[in-house]
Amino acid sequence: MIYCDEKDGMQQLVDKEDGTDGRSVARNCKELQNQGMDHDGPNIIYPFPDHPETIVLVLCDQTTQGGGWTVITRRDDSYDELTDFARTFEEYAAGFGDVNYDFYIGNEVIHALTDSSLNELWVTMEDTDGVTGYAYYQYFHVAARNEYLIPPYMMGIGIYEGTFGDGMDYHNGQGFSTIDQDNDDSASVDCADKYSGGWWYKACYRACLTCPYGTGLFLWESEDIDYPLSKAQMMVRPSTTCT
Ligand SMILES: [Ca+2]
Repeated sequence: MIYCDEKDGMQQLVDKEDGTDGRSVARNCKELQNQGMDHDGPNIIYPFPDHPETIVLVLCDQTTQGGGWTVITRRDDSYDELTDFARTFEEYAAGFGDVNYDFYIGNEVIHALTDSSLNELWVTMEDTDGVTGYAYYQYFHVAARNEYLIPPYMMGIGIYEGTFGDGMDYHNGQGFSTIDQDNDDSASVDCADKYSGGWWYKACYRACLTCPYGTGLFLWESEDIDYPLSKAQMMVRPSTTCT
């Protein structure tokens, strides 16, 4: 349970069940870090409140901005064997790929991670010229697959900070579309069928971090500049601010 509470002289969100109370299981990489497992790399978490025995192998980043990040997707076109991100709705729900290489953790896990507390999002990127940058959002949430009057896995996002511009605000409030399920806002185009990666398409996108490698479609677009990408990583962690 998350409380807004006085901690270190400041109003902060305090998780009373943050894995420091002697429990041996962790719901996310932040709780693993609290338990002393502070190395980067694959690790086991128990993200599902309704299925507390179900384990998920995830990638943890315990370095960036203090660590505690659970990586939800990684793209990197330098790997010898690249994962195909043209996948069905069910595949995006369950997740695919290898946490040691490129992967998508799955919308069920992303929903569980971001629904159990307030979460922030950190996106690291490298463009095809080798320029690196980031985008940070103080709030990131993915709704359930079946929620009354809400499109499946609807994404909500907060205020942006960063160096590559705000590519995600355009997608705020959109449901998730895949090659076999059109939940976008375009009546004339099936965005996921056209661009193949599963994403929170609108009509169609400013950012697509699941779109195909090497095509210019794998892209982060801000007001001033477009970044065709070669690498990207999205990761979430429980927020420690009350705003
Ligand atoms: Ca459409």
